[in-house]
Amino acid sequence: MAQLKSVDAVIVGAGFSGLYLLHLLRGQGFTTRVFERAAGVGGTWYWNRYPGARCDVESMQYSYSFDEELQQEWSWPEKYSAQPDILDYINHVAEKYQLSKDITFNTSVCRAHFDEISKQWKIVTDTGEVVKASHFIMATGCISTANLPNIPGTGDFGGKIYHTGKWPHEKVDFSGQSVGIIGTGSSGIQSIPVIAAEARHLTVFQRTPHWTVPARNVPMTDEYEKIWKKDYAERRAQMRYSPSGSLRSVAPIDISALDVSEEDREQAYRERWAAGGMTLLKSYNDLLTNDAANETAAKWVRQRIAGIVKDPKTADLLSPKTYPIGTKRLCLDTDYYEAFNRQNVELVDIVKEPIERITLNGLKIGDRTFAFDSIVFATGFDAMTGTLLRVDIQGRGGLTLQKKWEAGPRTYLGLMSEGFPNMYTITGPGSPSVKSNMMSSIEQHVELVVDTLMHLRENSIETIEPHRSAEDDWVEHVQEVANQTLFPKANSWYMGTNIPGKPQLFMPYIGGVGAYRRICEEVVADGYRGFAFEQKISEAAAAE
Ligand code: N01
Repeated sequence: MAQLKSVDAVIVGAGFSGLYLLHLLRGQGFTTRVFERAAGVGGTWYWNRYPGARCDVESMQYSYSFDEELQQEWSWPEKYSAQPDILDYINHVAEKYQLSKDITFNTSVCRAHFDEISKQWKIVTDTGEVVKASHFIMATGCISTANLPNIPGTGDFGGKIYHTGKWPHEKVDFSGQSVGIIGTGSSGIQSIPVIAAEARHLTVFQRTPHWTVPARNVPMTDEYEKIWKKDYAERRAQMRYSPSGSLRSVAPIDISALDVSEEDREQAYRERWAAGGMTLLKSYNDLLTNDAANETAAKWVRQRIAGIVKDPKTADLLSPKTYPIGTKRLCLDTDYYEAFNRQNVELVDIVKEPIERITLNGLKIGDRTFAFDSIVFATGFDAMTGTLLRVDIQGRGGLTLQKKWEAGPRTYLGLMSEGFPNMYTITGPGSPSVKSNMMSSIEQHVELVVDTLMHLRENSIETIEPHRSAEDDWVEHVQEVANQTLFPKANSWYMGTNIPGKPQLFMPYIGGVGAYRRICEEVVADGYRGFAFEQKISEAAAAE
């Protein structure tokens, strides 16, 4: 029988995580295979091509920091990058470090089983390829499995159906069309103004109004770029130990919102609203931990909505009232509320009366029918665990990841799960991941994994795996920290509430990027505290 191909590491995914892993592992002499289901690199930025798709972290900070030459040579056209510009950047990176030649595209990993005798992972792809690997690294991203709700009749629709997270490559032209869009999270909020400007008519179906603040995106200026590039390395170092993995243009105020006068608060909110971006939530130190403090910001933003949206009923519908501001991911928009002042845009509340079914011509809610040429689902993702649990992963004793995580994800540091030796989840549940600038968190996890593989190799260690007690403590700590905040008060994809039947608990680690990095550093300095090692048995000893 032919011997199976064997490599040091198999990486799943060729987004920002997978590419950096490949670059580092190859540089350290590890044999590596990368499998990517798409036809190209880019991960989330490959798939999310919907109109208006843009990053909500500033371009100067949403980019790799590992190579000074790369960060100096690249120029971003805008303060917040649009999807095509980010994809250009990722392709440039793949070309610069000649990564694509080691990536197998159009190939999904569907099975990975750990063999306790050989201590290797056996990985099977949907093209029938089978590879053995000492290390199995899921670099599959946090929001990579689209959520298409199970609305009756979806197959009956005679027009075109789109999902923002799986957008076609060719331009979708909505000119002259009547379009319906379901969902008002970040993807809906970004695409609605753009589709509204093109379509004949746009109907927005809203279940929960999301909080959104202006991005104030502008073209990149030479001056701003120079400020960053002058001391890029120093700024990146600060980002790595900052709470969110990024630096704010307006400094946070380290006092309670309740300890200042209403006039001072208004002034602070006004400044941050004018500056744009996420800084509004950092106006005071208790906006995400104290209901009353949060409500001061919420009330102020509701007043802005009422000031922009001309129809009071629509303004009221767009104003969130059922959960604190910032506890679903805060959206950054460009002219979102303004779009509802257009004659061709209609908002339909689907809380009291949900969508009953999709029909041949559109959709039906109670006795109302809507006719559409196209329907856009901006309905989000089975986030953080969806992609991991769709692969048939089996660890020791045939334990499946689905079984192990049936009550919610269980990891140590968001990086490994007990029972699954040498399997790593880059920005996995239980790490800062989506509650941070993903680029900072990706680089930290990738470097930690590669350092770990080198440590194992240098010390003839065959496997690494968390102790159950370390994992239990970490899972508890992640929830403890989340419970000190207002985040669990919202139904959100952070909590898993957007997917029917999914366990509900806060999945990312919200203790801060810098604090988390220090914890990881201490764990390593303390001889990988909380991890168990299995030493390699030498051939001589094995023969005895
Ligand atoms: O998804 P979402 P998203 N019937 O889950 C609604 C990142 N991202 O793709 O709130 C009717 O936030 C759902 O309603 P509700 C970012 O991290 C970043 O917009 O559950 N409606 C909600 O309105 C972001 O948070 C960027 O009541 C249904 C919407 O669909 C994450 O991706 C850009 C429904 C889904 O909102 C996800 O954002 C885009 C149903 N059955 C995305 N099911 C930037 O960098 C769901 N909904 C700016």
